[in-house]
Amino acid sequence: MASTQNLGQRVDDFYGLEQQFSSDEIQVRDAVRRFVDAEIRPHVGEWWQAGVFPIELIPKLAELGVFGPTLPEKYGGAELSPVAYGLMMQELERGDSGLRSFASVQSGLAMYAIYRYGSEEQKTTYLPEMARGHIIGCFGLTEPDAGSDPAAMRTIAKSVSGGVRITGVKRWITNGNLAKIAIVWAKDDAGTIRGYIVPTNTEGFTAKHITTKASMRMSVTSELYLDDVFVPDDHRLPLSKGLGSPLGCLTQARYGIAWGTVGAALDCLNEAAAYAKTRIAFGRPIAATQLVQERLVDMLSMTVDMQLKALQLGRLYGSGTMRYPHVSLAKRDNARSALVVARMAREILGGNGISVDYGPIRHMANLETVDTYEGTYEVHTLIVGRDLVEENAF
Ligand code: TGC
Ligand code: FAD
Repeated sequence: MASTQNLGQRVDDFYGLEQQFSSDEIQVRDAVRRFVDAEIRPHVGEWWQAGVFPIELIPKLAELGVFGPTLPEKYGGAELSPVAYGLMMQELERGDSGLRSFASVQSGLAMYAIYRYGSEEQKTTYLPEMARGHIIGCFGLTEPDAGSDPAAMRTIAKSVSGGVRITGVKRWITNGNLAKIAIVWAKDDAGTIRGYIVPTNTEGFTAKHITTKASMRMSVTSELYLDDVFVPDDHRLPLSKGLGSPLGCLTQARYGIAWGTVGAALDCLNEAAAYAKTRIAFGRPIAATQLVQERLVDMLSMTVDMQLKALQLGRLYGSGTMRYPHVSLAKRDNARSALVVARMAREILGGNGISVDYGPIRHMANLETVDTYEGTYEVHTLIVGRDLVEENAF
């Protein structure tokens, strides 16, 4: 039976998942897709190569509603469904993983930390301004010697009159040099991990841009140095207590990654399929060879699996039954599958595949980070394994 869909529609929705989304969800998705096509796609290779994030687009991203879209309206959110949020992340990452990262960190890490663990005053002070993009936040958990094992962090918050003094180093912090506030996780006098809102212009706080990345080049990544930084009592997140607090934020951002990576895979598959239909070798399009078709079908199969996993995760989230091992499985598998899809797309593009004039090599390099941050493949394997057999193998 001949399909009436064009190539892009067949790639994007091979399994007819469109019917699973509400009209609001489709509207949100399409608005972000139009923005990415118009504002990101024409320049993304250039920005990526130059290693710059287009800060001039922050007001437009805010207008699109990508910062804190699931939060209550009184805090600047739009009370969108988890699936609508996921579709937003999908479309941003179809553009570039760095673009999705920017939004993920603002929404799922910095805003969520304040929403979940902050006081009412902190929420009303920061969240609406962050939704408008007037305040950019970053999230400092990882340290030079504590990544997969954040419980080993060395940053300390020492009690002093009226607040704490924080000393430590945070590494690999997305948006660090763009942020007006940093959510910093540190151990208090009793060794309990707590979160603090640290304005980045506070004396003793320095952010240093990491410029040597061969991945996520369109994203700003920094080292944060805190040298005896005074943080008043009203900047402590009062409901944060223990490692479970930052990990609760990671669940939100990992959820966004499970969806975002679908966008990166779709972009690669679309480009590879279109290229294969027009690239002639041995007198016929390479799409007419069995080996190239097999590769395209392998890519499609992985992408459909990713879509189904993300959608079911969204349904679990919406029904209040999502547990963090569910998120770990989807983050682990979708990040790894997107990486494999991007590598296969790069191969199909031959020599052109190594140029940032095309998307796959850029996605592929970015996805090496996505596979690592927010918990590595191995860490998520062990989180799911522990949940499955109730044995801790860390
Ligand atoms: P463990 O005993 O497992 O947990 C301590 C407490 O936390 C609870 N918990 C969680 N709660 C909510 N969400 C989660 N995902 C949670 N995971 C654990 C847990 O129930 C427990 O609670 P309680 O009440 O019993 O105390 O602690 P552990 O030290 O054994 O943890 C090990 C491990 C590996 C699970 C954890 O530390 C981990 O996830 N490591 C990976 C670190 C990581 O993902 N870092 C990401 C940094 S941020 C980032 O990368 C941003 S990238 C930018 C972007 O997103 O674009
Ligand atoms: P390590 O923990 O040193 O791990 C090294 C290797 O050992 C990995 O392969 C790991 O899987 C493996 N390993 C570790 N323990 C085990 C075990 N028990 N069993 C088997 N294998 C194991 N962090 C933030 O806090 N905020 C951010 O905004 C942020 N943004 C980032 C942006 C970028 C571009 C990058 C690259 C990272 C970012 N990170 C951020 C940090 C990221 O979360 C960490 O890099 C990640 O959690 C891994 O930690 P690590 O780099 O210290 O690796």
